[in-house]
Amino acid sequence: KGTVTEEASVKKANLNNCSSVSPHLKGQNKLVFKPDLTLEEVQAENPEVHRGRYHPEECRALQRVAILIPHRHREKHLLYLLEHLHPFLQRQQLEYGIYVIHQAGSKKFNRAKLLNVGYLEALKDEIWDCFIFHDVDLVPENDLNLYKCEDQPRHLVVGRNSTGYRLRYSGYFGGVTALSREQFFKVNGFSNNYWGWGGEDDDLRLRVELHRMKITRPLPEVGKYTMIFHKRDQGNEVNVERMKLLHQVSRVWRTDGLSSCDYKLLSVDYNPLYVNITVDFWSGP
Ligand code: UD2
Ligand code: MN
Repeated sequence: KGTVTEEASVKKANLNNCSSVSPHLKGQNKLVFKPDLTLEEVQAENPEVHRGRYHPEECRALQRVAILIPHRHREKHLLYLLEHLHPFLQRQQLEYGIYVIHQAGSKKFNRAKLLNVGYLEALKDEIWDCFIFHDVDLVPENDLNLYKCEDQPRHLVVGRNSTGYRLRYSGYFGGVTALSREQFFKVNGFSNNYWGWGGEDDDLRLRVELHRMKITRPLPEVGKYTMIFHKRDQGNEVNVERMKLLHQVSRVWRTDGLSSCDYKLLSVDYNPLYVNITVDFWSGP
C-alpha cells in the first residue's frame, strides 16, 4: 500500500486532460466591488488555493499559467482583483499561480522591470508554460476571455468601461497581455529603462513585431474589463523620455531586458492567495 503522497501523484498522472472548453464558464459577469471587503473573506472563499496556487482536481490542466501583477500602494485594487481572479481562473480549469511584484521605496515606478523580475522569480518555483502580465486595477468581466497562451502573443484587453470598451489605438498592447515562456524569452522580455508612466507597453509590442510575431485579441464582447477608478500615482509621473526610448528598440532589445535585469530581492512571501515578491532597484531617476 502506497503512501498518501504516492497515491496523490498516481491520481494526478491518471487524470484525463481538461477539455478545451471548460464546462464551468459563465460568460459575461456583473462585477460588484464591496467597499468593506477584507482579505480574510477572500481567503475564506478560496479554500483550495494554497501559496497562491491552484490546480483542478477533476482533470489535468492544459497549461500552467503564472499571473504577474506589478504593484505599489494599490492594496484595495489588489484585494478586488484577487477576489475576482481566483474564481475566474478556476472556472477556466487552469493550473495557476498568482505573483505580486512589489516595488519597495519611493523611486519612480518601473512596471516593465517589475514584470521581468516576476518572470525570472516565478520560474524558480515552476516551469510555467504561460505568463499573464496584469495591471492590478483591471478586472476581467467575461470568463470566455481565456488566460492561456497561444502560438502568438495575446492582448487580452480589447476595451474597458472608461473608454466605452473600445480599443484605445491600433497596436495598443497595455493592461493585460499573455505570452508563453518561449515568446517572452525570445524578445528578451520588457525593457528595464522605462521609469514612470507610459511607453513600456509599446516597447514590448515593437519587440514582438521585430520577431515577426503577430498579436491576437479576443472578440470585443469577450475582451471586456472594468478598470477600478484611480488617479495617476505619486512616483509614476509621465515618462518624458518614452518617445526617445521607443526609437531605439531595434538597436537595444538584445542587451536591455531579461538578460540585464538586475534587482535587489528583499523578500518572497508565500501568502495563502498570492506570492509576494518585494524588490528594490538600484538605478533609475
Ligand atoms: C496604462 C496601461 C498599463 C501601462 C500604463 C503605462 C491600460 C489599461 N493600462 O495604465 O498597462 O502600460 O498605462 O505605464 O491601458 N502601479 C502600481 N502603483 C503605482 C503605479 C502603478 O501598482 O504607483 C501598477 C498597477 O498594477 C497599475 C499599473 O502599474 O495598474 C499601471 O499604472 P496605472 O494604472 O497608473 O496606469 P494606466 O491606468 O494609465
Ligand atoms: Mn490603471
